[in-house]
This record gives sequence, structure tokens and C-alpha cells, in this order.
Amino acid sequence: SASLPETSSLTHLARLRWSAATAAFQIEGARTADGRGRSIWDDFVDMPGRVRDGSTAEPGPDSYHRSPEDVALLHGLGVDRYRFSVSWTRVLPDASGHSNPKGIAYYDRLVDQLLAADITPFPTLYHWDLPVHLEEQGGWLNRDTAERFAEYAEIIAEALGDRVAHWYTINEPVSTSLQGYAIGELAPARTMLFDSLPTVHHQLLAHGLAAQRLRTHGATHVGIVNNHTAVVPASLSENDQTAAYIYDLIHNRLFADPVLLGEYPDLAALGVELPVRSGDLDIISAHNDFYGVNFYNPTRIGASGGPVPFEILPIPDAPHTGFGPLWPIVPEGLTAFLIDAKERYGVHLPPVIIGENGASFPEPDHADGMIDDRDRIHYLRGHIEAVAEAIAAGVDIEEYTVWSLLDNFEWAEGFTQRFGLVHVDSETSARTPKASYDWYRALIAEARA
Ligand code: GBH
Repeated sequence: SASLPETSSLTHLARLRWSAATAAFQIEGARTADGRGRSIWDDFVDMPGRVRDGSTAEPGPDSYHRSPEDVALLHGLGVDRYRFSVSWTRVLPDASGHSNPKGIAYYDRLVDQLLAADITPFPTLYHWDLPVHLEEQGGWLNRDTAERFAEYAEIIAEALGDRVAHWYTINEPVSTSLQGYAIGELAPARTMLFDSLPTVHHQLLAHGLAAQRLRTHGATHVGIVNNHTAVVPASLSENDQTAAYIYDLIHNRLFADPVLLGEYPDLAALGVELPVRSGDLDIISAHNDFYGVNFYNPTRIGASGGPVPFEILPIPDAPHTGFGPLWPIVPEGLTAFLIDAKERYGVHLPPVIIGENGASFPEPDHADGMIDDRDRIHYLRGHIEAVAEAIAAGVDIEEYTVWSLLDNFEWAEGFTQRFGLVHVDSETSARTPKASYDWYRALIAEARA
């Protein structure tokens, strides 16, 4: 079960960079250490009943105190790069005004530790942890948040830009807009449905403004990272096809078109308008050194008569992850998405970076010896082969990243879902590499050979 992809696939993967990912709120713990300010995720975890297991992201991996262990694990894997995120409220506890030297020093040390291990630091500026101070002023509904974000980008680039040239700006704006502001599954837990759409434009504007600042501090690799899915209509009926069209519009094109083409898709089908000002789209589309794609699964869509015109359906007979039947495992969906993107965006598609790909399966809370996570190995092998297929079909792909290096705080699912190559005991923070860790290490070595 632990076999590597076939030699023909490995040939296509020879020039790929390899990485593993985490995010600040999911791994750092230490929510009040050294003057860190509160984010919307602190509020979310403190609201009773919001997080499945009632956990608060602490201690979890406690990477704020254990980053040398993380870097040693990355070094053992042999990855080229590490995707982590910077906590806005460690850097600027109140979102503006005074920066916090102790918070910045944590990332400063992490960057030095990575460089000493010959790993390229590839931070994400924003992985969902908006300062509460800004949410109180409307959060991503408020255009001013984009300007505050650019100021934060400048401060962290001033601190790290002499050593860091690779940056993701914003992680999955679609998740923040849809899960955070439209249906309330994620922070800030608002239920505005389509009234949440200004949050799309303001996050994309924030990406564009931050990219400008990063580049003035020596950044050479700057891009956004969007969550994408291959949309499959439930049937050939006109209603299902229309529903699938709308889902593709709001999940994929709404976030990719402005970044890659400098224009929003026609939203007439939704009857909404975005708060776009003259010049915004030039800023949003100006710099794409790469295009970040997080991919987990395809999405089968049928028509619905409810408040939203579509419904997500299981894919009959597909195996699924620990999240259940709505999370089918269909690696061909990744190849299909990548080839479609190349056809849709043509010369406007820069090299693609797979910024996240991975899966959660039921696993024990305590690791008595190595965890034989063959389901995860199977998932990863399938998706890496899918990347090889896309490369063979002519898609320019620069990097593949596993979500996640570590078992961590899975947002509203708390510690109940495990995505790591490394098992983490959420009480003791003890790290134990799983079988998938050894498998990924062998794959990276083999692909380079
Ligand atoms: C990403 O969210 C986030 O960027 C990251 O912080 C998060 O931890 C990660 O995905 C995992 O959820 O993987 O097939 O078991 C994207 C939304 C929703 C995608 C849950 C993965 C679980 C299905 N995620 N989904 S599966």
C-alpha cells in the first residue's frame, strides 16, 4: 500500500518543488503569550457550542514554543519549502498602531531556523485570523480592512524581507466569504448569505495592495491561494446544470477571474453587485508570480429550492474522507480542474502552486508507535499522480504542498479531524511521524533522483 507513484509519473514530477503546510491559529497555541492580540478565531473558540469538541486551539501542537521540532521534522522530510502563516495579531495586537517586537521575533526565529535547515520560508500573511478590532468595524465588509492589511504586510515585510522572498497573501478568501460571512460555519460566524459578497472584493483588494508592498521589500514570489474544486452537475437536467454553473461561478470564477483576468465574471445570475471602484481590478490583477490552488475534492451539485439555488451532493460509489460522504476522494478531479484552468485562463495562468492538498481520516488520539495511515498515503499518491497527469497535459505546475505537516486545530471541527503527516497529541503536544511521513520523504527523494 505504501508504493510510490509509477516511474512514468515520477518523470513528470522531477522539477516540482515539495512542501508541507500549516497555519498560525491551527498550530501555534499560546494565544495570550507575549502580547498577542485577539482575532475573530479567539472569539469563535470562546463561544460555547461553536467548536465540535469544545477545544480552544490550545495547547495543540504549541508551535509557538516548539518551532525547532517542526523545523527538524521538515528537514527530515526533505521538503524544499515550508508554508506557514503569520498571525496578524502577534504582529499588530490591535490591528494598527504599535507593532509587537516579541510577536515578530517568533517569525524572525522561525525564518532563521528554516534557512539554517536549507528550507525556503513561504509564509501566508492571512490564514483567517482577522483582528477582532477590525471585525468590530465591519471586518471584511469594510473596505478599510484592505488598507489595514496592506500596512500589516509592510510591517512584516520590513522585518523578514531581507530573508523571505516567497509570500502567499490571503488563504482561501472563498472560505472566509462563504463559510465565515454567508453561512456562519467559520469565524466571524455571520449568516448574511449573498449580502456577504463585499467581503470577496475587499479580500481580493487586500491581496493586491499587500502584493505591492511586499514587492517593494524584495519579494519575488507573491500570489494569492484560492480554494478550488471541479464542479460536476448531478444530472444533465437544465436545473442541475444551472445550479452547477452558479456554484462554479461563486466558488471558482469569482475568485480566479479578477486575479488572473482583471475582471469579475458576470454576476447577473445572482442579482448582486460588488463594491468595485475604478482602478481596483488593476491592483488585484497586477502581480501574479504564481497562482495558488488548494484542492481537496470535486463537488457534485444539484438544484435546490432553498435560500441558495444549489445543493452539494455525495458522489455515488466514491470513497470519502473522515469528514463524511460530502468529501469524496476523486483524484481525477484535480487533473480536470488544472486542465480546465489552463484552457480557461490560457496565457494569463502563471505557474500553479498546489498550496494545500490532503485528507483527514479517523485516527487515535494517542500514538502508541507509528500510525499506519495507509488511507492518507493512498489519497496523497492519487493526487500527486493527478498532478503528474496535468503536467503531462501541459499545465505549468511549480510546487506541491501537503496539508498538513502536523495534526492541528481543524477550525470548527476542533481536534476531531487529523490531517497531519505527523501525529500530534493535542494535550501533550508530542509529535510522532506517521507512515505517510516516511512515504512522503521517500517520494521526494525518488522524484529528485
Ligand atoms: C482548508 O480549508 C484550510 O485552508 C485549512 O486551514 C484547513 O485546515 C484545511 O483546508 C482542511 O480542512 O479533506 O477531504 O477530509 C478548506 C476547506 C473544508 C477542505 C473541509 C477540506 C474536508 C474534506 N476544507 N474539507 S477532506
